[in-house]
Amino acid sequence: MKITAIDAIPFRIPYVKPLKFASGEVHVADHVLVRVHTDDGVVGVAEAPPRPFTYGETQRGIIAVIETIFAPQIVGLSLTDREQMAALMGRTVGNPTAKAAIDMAVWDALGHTLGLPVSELLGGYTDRMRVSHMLGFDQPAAMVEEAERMRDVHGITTFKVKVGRRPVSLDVDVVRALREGLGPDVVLYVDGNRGWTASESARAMRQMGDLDLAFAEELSPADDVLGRRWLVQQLDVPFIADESATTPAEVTREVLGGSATAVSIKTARTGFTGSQRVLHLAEGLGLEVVMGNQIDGQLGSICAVAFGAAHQRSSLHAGELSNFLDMSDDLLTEPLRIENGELALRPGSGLGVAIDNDKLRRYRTDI
Ligand code: MUC
Ligand code: MG
Repeated sequence: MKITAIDAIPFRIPYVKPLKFASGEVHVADHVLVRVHTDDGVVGVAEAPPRPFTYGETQRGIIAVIETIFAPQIVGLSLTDREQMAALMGRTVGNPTAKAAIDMAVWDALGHTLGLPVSELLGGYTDRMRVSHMLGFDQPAAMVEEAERMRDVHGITTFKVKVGRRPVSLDVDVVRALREGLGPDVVLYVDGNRGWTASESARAMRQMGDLDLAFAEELSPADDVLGRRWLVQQLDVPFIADESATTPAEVTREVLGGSATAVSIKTARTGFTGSQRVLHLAEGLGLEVVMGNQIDGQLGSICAVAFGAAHQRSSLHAGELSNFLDMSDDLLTEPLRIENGELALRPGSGLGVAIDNDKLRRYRTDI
């Protein structure tokens, strides 16, 4: 169970449909495949998605920090030394997706070593999650058409709508078109990625007051401290902290400060070990949890569902697990499928997935 090497491999897979939102846009999955090798010949895998507009990481930066700092700290430890790993990587600030990918690849390797699924090791609550699809900026008719396609083809009936444009009527019109087009039975919620001010957010939420929204996420910046508190306290839906609350300390600060009332957990940035810390804090504080999407590929999405399905609280609401559908290809030998609105875990040890070496050769950019 001793870790002998950690690889960080850049790859590049274009999106068929880019995702656009208030803080940025993603046209290409220029992610990093992380592989953890052990002296038993076991290999664990995970992916790190650089999101410079959210965490400041880049593909080259992720590789550099893994190769020059994290791998030298971790090689030689056992797969079960996860607290040691967290403490050692914690000495370096930032770099959340690089740390998370190492953590998840270690869990995958541990699962293979023990012959057990990661999701069962984490908690084993259920074997699938309902899926929420994230709709990026577009014209109202195009967004309704995409949602209808997701519902008709994949059975998805929960949608997170990206908002945060100016004038706010651009997004209010989209959400109204979605509610009118899809009917009362779908679940709709909105994510502003900090695009609006607190007063723009309050006005938009008033204008959408008849549209039965389930949540509002990061509508305005948490750094506008009093404005955000003022906003959150007047809403009648849970306000999800996403990029403003990525660690237990940040969750505590935002919630006790009155600037959030629910939390998004993204395995892409807190791995499995850190995500459990956030989840258990959410339980203690009585917060609702949504499994978020860091615009993950299939490997990242299987990590999110492995964690979400493992626990009662994280599997209650539909998880954001479907953006890989917009990629032109992926790295797994057996593609993930969303059926009847659900993504199921894969049977088998670890994460239950394998990397297709031909595809990796095609898409890696380092050779
Ligand atoms: C989301 O929930 O915000 C967009 C930016 C980011 O950091 O994650 C995505 C999705
Ligand atoms: Mg968000």
